Amino acid sequence: MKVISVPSTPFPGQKPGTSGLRKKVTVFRQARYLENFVQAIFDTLSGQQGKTLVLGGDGRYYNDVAIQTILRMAAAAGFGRVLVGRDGILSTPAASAVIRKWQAFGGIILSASHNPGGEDGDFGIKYNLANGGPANEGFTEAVYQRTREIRAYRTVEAPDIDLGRIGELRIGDLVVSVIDPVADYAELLESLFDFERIAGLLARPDFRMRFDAMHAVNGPYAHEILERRLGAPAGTVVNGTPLPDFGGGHPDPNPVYAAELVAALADSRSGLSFGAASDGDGDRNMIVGRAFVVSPSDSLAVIAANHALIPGYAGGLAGVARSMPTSCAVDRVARELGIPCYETPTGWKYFGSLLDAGKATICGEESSGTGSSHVREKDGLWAVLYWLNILAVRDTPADVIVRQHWQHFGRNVYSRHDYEGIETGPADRLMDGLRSRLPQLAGSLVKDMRIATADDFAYTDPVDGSRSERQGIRILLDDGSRVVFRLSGTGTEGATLRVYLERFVADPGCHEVPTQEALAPLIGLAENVAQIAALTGRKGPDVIS
Ligand code: VG1
Ligand code: CO
Repeated sequence: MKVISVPSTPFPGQKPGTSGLRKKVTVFRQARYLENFVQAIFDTLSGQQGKTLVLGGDGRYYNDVAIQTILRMAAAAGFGRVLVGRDGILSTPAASAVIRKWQAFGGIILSASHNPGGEDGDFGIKYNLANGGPANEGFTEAVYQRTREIRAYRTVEAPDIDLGRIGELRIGDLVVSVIDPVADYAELLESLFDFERIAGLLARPDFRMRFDAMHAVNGPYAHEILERRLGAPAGTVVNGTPLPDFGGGHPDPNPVYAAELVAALADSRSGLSFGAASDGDGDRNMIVGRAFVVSPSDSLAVIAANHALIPGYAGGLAGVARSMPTSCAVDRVARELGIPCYETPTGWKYFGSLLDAGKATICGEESSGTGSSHVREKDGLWAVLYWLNILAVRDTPADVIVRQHWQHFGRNVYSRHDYEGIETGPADRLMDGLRSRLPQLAGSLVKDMRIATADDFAYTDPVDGSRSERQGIRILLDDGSRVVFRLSGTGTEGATLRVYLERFVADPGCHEVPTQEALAPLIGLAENVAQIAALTGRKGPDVIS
């Protein structure tokens, strides 16, 4: 096997964000761009000689080309074996499951998750460690530093190989095992949930479910697990054929981009009792009851509160964890269960050390991500099966389950407002302005609301002691309400401002007040302290979730 070294020069800005490096396809298609970043990953690793790498992606445009490039580079880097999903496909949670099951050295996942795909869409790449989870900040920063000084990448001369059939192939000394992308993952989920009971629910004539795969990676996973293994009627999974451009949509399961599903559940003529969806790479989920969208923060709390009903979790939870902007609903559950609740920065990479150390069993984010210690990524279908298992045992509709949860714990009314594609200059000025006013904000009175504390969230990992700063501006009112401001770290164009709003309502008589109405005073406060309209020129958010 002849390894060749191809001279290269650095590209600026190859800095991974919340979840890997994400750029436009047009950026990734530049000669040497992908190669430089992959070489920087391999240069940052040590000890990979002869070891196994897992490789797969969400099937978006450029997935197939990138996979072949990475296989040749993995051969040159000295890996002994690459486990690659058939046709180069692996959902993010399935990749995590495969890394763990086969004790691989690590994995490369090609995905820009919920971002649009296609020739003019987005592409992404990230590295996962041997625990199956996204590499920590220390690693991604080292990769970034390496991209700034790269002078060559290493590859081998070999033609593209056929990834359409399961089996073993070779590229020089490298063994390429083409694996069924669904099998290991489905087996893992089967070990956690009561499939018999869920099958019983799905067979009931009065229960009808729809799963919207949004033309993304989970189509084949949902067909296999929901329809084949659990016996849901054919047609339960819609938009189940993955497309390189996701059919032109945003594969992001929220009320705006999955509006059709939400509308179907709101229409009694559809006969549907339960709806769910997942995103581009299969790690996010949306849960919808009859005319009722479950807020992801509430979903996390309900999942934790009902763990005793689920075989894989009936033994108890070590702890729970949520990202800082996620509502405090799960904190109340943890308090009642007498278990710790950890608050981390946004992004799944921060949960890894808590899960590895056995400090947390279930984790979640307000952005439709929930998961557990079974893998080291959030997991869309896992959340859907968890809900189905709860519904099967409790024989209660999803909306009633949430309402009963509120009655018991109180309701953390919650919403996120996104201002997408704003210019980076004004976005930075808005955040810098807030940061500089933090000392004055604490203790001040804004429109009759008393700000108790205001800070920029910083986190010290309780396991490895690593520190992450500037993770979001928090404004806490004296009644426990919160407004949080952050800039997205996953976009590829301009900046996206996220404003997170939360208010606790104990009185069951007030639980049905519409969310935006209940949060109106906080929305006003956010505008008042951040001057969003004046600085960005936007009158309102693009997406409300
Ligand atoms: C967003 C979400 C965050 C999530 C991340 C990756 O990040 O807010 O909670 O972990 O996407 O999700 P940001 O920086 O844009 O707010 V996914 O489904 O893209 O892997
Ligand atoms: Co995703």
